[in-house]
Amino acid sequence: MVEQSEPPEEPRLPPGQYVPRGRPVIHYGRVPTFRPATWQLHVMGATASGEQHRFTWPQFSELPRTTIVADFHCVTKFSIMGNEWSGVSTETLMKIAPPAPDVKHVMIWGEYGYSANIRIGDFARSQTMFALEFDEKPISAERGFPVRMIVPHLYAWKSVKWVRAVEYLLEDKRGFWEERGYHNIADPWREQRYSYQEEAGEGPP
Ligand SMILES: Nc1nc2c(c(=O)[nH]1)N[C@H]1C(S)=C(S)[C@@H](COP(=O)(O)O)O[C@H]1N2
Ligand SMILES: [Mo]
Repeated sequence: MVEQSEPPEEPRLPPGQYVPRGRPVIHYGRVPTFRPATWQLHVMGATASGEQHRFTWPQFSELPRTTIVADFHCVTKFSIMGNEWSGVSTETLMKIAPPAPDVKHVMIWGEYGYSANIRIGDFARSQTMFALEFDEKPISAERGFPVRMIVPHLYAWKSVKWVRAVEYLLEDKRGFWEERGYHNIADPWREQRYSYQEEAGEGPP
């Protein structure tokens, strides 16, 4: 056999992460029941028009979709590699429901008041999306059916399941885990796990 030396690849696993067996499911609290007749996704806060946007389930589920393949890094140190997600990119949503020009941050709200804040630049990244499908099937109830956020370049607590609202913010505000000691930015490549690691300017005053 001929041995070939391969060029070194970019590492895919951020520092301190490992690949477990299987694909864990984790979240705080219970799995909500989806009620299509009353479900709405709101885009609120500092919108460009000043008005709140509302999508019913038929409206949201008919928006154009894109597909990504991305890795998923939980702050508890497991990483799930090469997940295929399809859904509505934040780019698409921002065209229909744009933020005011001075919006710097976004709060993503899930059922039961779970939330995560991200910077507008992280929200607008090309892979950030509202996923409706995982592995070419509707997302399962425990993974966020019908719509979950996927922000693959940040720790997975920012990937809010059971999304119900997007709030455009002029000033940064901490979400559920960010208020409980987790890092405001959450970049796994910089191991931004905990709020005590935050440097000046990385969190709300
Ligand atoms: N609404 C909601 N979304 C959530 C959470 C949660 O508790 N509630 N947990 C987050 C965390 S910490 C992780 S690691 C991922 C887990 O996603 P998975 O169950 O699909 O692996 O969901 C994230 N999204
Ligand atoms: Mo997590």
